[in-house]
Amino acid sequence: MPRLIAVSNRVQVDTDGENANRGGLAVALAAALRASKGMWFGWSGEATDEFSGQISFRRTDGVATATIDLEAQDIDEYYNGYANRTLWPLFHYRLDLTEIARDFAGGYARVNRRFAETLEPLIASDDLIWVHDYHLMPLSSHLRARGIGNRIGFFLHIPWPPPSLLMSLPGHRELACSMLDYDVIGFQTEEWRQAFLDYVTVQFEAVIDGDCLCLGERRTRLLVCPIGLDAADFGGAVHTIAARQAETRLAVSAVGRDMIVGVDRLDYSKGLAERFAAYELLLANRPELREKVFLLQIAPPTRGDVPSYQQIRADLGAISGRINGEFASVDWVPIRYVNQGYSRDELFGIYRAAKVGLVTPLRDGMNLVAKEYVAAQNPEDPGVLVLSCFAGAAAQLKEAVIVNPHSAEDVADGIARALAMPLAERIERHRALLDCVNTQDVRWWSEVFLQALTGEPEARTVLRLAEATGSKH
Ligand code: ADQ
Repeated sequence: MPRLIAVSNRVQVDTDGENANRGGLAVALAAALRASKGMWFGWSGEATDEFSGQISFRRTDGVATATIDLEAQDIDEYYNGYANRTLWPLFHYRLDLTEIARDFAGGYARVNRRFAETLEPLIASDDLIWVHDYHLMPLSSHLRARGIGNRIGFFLHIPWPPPSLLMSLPGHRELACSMLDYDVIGFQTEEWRQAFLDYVTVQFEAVIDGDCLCLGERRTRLLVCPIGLDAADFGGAVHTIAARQAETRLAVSAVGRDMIVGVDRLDYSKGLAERFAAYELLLANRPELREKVFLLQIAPPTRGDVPSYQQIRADLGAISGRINGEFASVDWVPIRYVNQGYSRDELFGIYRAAKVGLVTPLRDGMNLVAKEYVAAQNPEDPGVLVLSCFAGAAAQLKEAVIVNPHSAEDVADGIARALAMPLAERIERHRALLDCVNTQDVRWWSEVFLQALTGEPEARTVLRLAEATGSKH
């Protein structure tokens, strides 16, 4: 296998040992990087006074990493700015929160160029390069401009927005066009792949050749390849003391009440305010459930430098306080709202103690929490996953109770249905869900992507996009 170079905004190799909550991406990439004696390149997370392009090389957990520091202005404009205040909200359909500023776009281009400049000397002629996520969409173009002819792939972890939304972004054509400098683009779902195709269909004179898109000399394969869990590793937490302790602690503190759990980064895309409203409606309309259930919502704050994240944090504190004030009794709190992170093993125990896993993002590229909840259940007495139809995971996890997160009534009904679901139905649904989580795991995901990146696509009849879609350009 050729050497793999993974590139992402941050390099996230676990340094906190076994018990840390290692993201699926870190696990998948670490395995592929170890197998190919590869390297992971990205931002260190640190600021420097003046960008020097100096690279820190390390080996962590058997994985070689190469990181660079960025200037404060870069962090402000590229990371906090264009990535988190422009692209993230726009790609999650939140035009109302999308901040458009030329400084942000300039910083984004500058940092992508700096990544390319610094990475170029490290690339050998037959290396495979795998770029991750919305922070680095134009990276391939910068590398191509520097004469890099290697196979370069890109995986988008978040949704691709519909054309009409994308077109509100100044420079949308250049951004999308730069994507065609990749050999392979991977999307989490067919919906996002189609949205990309819809945009390119209207904007460019490209042609479809099988699952490839051709523009001039460039040929890009579009792949749907949903990210999975490191299911074997996550499932192994069942044997850990931390998982058992977390489960027991919750069971004791629940005093016979059914627990509903939500675990999310504190982010507006996760639909937490809407979720609280649905739970409030459940308690209001079904008084028989009061004192019989409680919601544990775990939401560690992220992106605290961005005003919309400060706002959502303040809003959620106020909403949960209001609901608790309205419904709590002397020995029952309806919502336990916790702004803290937990280890992988503790999370496993928390999921396992919950009768209902409530995963209701308004938009989500995939959502790994949904898969973690399934993997943590006791197959003989599993809880029920209530899942938003707008999470990428809903395309795979069809046996969940699927709800519309914008409708408080629909979510409240879904929770009530999950709480009342007979054991036989829970077991049957869980079996199918677990099979999907175990089969299409994170190793499967990276294998599918890397196979596409390594292999030449089959030659197929070339169709003009206009013929394929019936549209006129
Ligand atoms: P995220 O938006 O971060 O990822 P998600 O897929 O749900 O969303 O992953 C969150 C991860 O953080 C999970 O592994 C979860 O266990 C962990 N986590 C959440 N709360 C935690 C807590 N309190 N303590 C410890 N760990 C916690 C982006 C996209 C997603 C996509 C992933 C991967 O937005 O749609 O699924 O990338 O592609």
